[in-house]
Amino acid sequence: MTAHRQEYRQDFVRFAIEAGVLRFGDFALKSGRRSPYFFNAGLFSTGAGLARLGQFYACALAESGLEVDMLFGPAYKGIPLAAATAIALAEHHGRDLPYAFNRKEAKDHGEGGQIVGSPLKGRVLVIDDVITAGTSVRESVELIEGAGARLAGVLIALDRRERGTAGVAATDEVAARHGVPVISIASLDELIDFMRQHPGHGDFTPELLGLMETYREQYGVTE
Ligand code: OMP
Repeated sequence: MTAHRQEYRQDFVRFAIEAGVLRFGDFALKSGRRSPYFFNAGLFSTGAGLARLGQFYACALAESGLEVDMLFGPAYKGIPLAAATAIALAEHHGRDLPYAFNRKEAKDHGEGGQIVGSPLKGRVLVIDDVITAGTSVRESVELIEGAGARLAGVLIALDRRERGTAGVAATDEVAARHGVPVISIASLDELIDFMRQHPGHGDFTPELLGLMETYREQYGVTE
């Protein structure tokens, strides 16, 4: 991992904390686990915040070197994420990729269909916020393959690096199940590194850092 890569991930962690999207406290997760932190991408709720978020996603994709033909944002939270990434790729990386998203309900009038935007074809990158069990990825794969296209990878903001059902990270399970890479802007390890390096930042206390480390020991995976 290069120094530049480290720096860029740390910038994202700082940005998410300052935007109030990454919070600390006592949160009940979908899995039933209680977590001392929670990442809620729905709270990137201003134009400038969304633009910056799109740039982080676009950088993560560019750095991965993964070749894709289009972007797909699963409803609802993935929709603005894919749109923001598509704009950032066009404006900052000279790549004008098609993008699409799905409706939760199929429409039987007007333009009809479940997909809005570009038709699904070629190598499709799914853009989402956080993967816990990977349920929403499975639904996206059905839509993509149903249209005759192919899943190329999954790009998420934060990889919590928690053990899934098979005892490996849920993101690794998703990668193995679908045979594609799962790329993230940052992970729990970068978050903890950031907290260690900025002990006075925001709500950070030695107690909070201790809770984060205990959580990682309990539910996390080691690289
Ligand atoms: P899967 O679709 O099962 O992978 O779960 C992803 C979901 O976990 C997200 O869509 C959220 O509802 C939730 N989540 C977060 O958004 N942020 C977190 O930090 C943790 C969770 C979670 O519940 O695990």
